[in-house]
Amino acid sequence: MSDLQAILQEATATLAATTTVPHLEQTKARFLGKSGSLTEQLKALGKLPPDEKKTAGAAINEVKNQVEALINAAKARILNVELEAKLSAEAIDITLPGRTSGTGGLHPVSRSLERIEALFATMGFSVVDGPEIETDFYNFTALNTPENHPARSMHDTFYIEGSKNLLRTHTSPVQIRHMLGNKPPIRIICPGRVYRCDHDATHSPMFHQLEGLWIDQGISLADLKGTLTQFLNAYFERDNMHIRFRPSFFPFVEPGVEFDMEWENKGGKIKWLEIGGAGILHPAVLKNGGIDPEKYSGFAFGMGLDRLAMLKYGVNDLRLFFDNDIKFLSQFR
Ligand code: 2NL
Repeated sequence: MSDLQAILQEATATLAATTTVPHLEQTKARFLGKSGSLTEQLKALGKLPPDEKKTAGAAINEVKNQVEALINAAKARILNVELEAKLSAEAIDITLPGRTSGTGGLHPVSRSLERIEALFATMGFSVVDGPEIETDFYNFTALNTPENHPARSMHDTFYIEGSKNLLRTHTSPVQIRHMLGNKPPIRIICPGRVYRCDHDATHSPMFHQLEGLWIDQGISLADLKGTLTQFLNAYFERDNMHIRFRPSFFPFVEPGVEFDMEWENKGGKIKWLEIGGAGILHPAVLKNGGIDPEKYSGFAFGMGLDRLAMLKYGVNDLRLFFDNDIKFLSQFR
């Protein structure tokens, strides 16, 4: 076999086995580069007698063209394989549902509060709020709470260093502020964040309270019971649930009660469930709010808003509301 035929055969075999661009470049140099085998053949032409030069030159060029064509074909094949691999690696399944940022939703405590505000609005109550950082006066003194009362201790209340201010322990100070700025009749609810030094499965250092106040002439415990019964029935979507009062002591009311509602437990048994505290406003508290206790009376109540949301949605650990775990929260969207 002639040298040229050997070169062509070698080039064909090598290019068939070439699968990468760098290898292809090497192969090209081996045959067509400065000292490639075909280039050497062309250089050798000069030594031939003039009459042989023409045919030999044509034969070399013929093979050179064939090798070039083989290189171009190999290059197209390699690039095509690489493109296919890239396309399948980056394959997009256009039949999959698109990724969206998702719609958010109200926190379950906020949702409960929105319903509660609407229910109280049907009974003529407006919503009032006030500062979370309070003075000792509005949080305790105006509420008839004595200097030595345990609630005032550092153990129960967060005081703000270097001042007489504190984080409110209930939303009652909002009601005192409202009494001082408004004349009866007063019918308000005061929901909001409150703070106490306490932390376990049923207590969080920050929780939400809902207080309510109705002051007018001749307001009695009967009005309190009617209001609470109406509210709890509506909130828990019942129509004939009973509410029970148990005598209790709070410095800001006289008489004071704790109230329970009927609750069917998992076994279908009716139980009494404690919901909150309430009572008829102590005359000293009315006076501190600038209201004449000889002319007016009123009731006030307080309950845990988080607890109401837990009962409504069947949540058994208060801390879940404050952990901000999206898996928990997205169930309420
Ligand atoms: C509670 C709170 C009670 C009150 C709260 C109150 C507010 C004013 C005047 C008089 Cl401005 N009273 N609030 C009264 C009695 C009980 O309990 O959240 N208990 C679980």
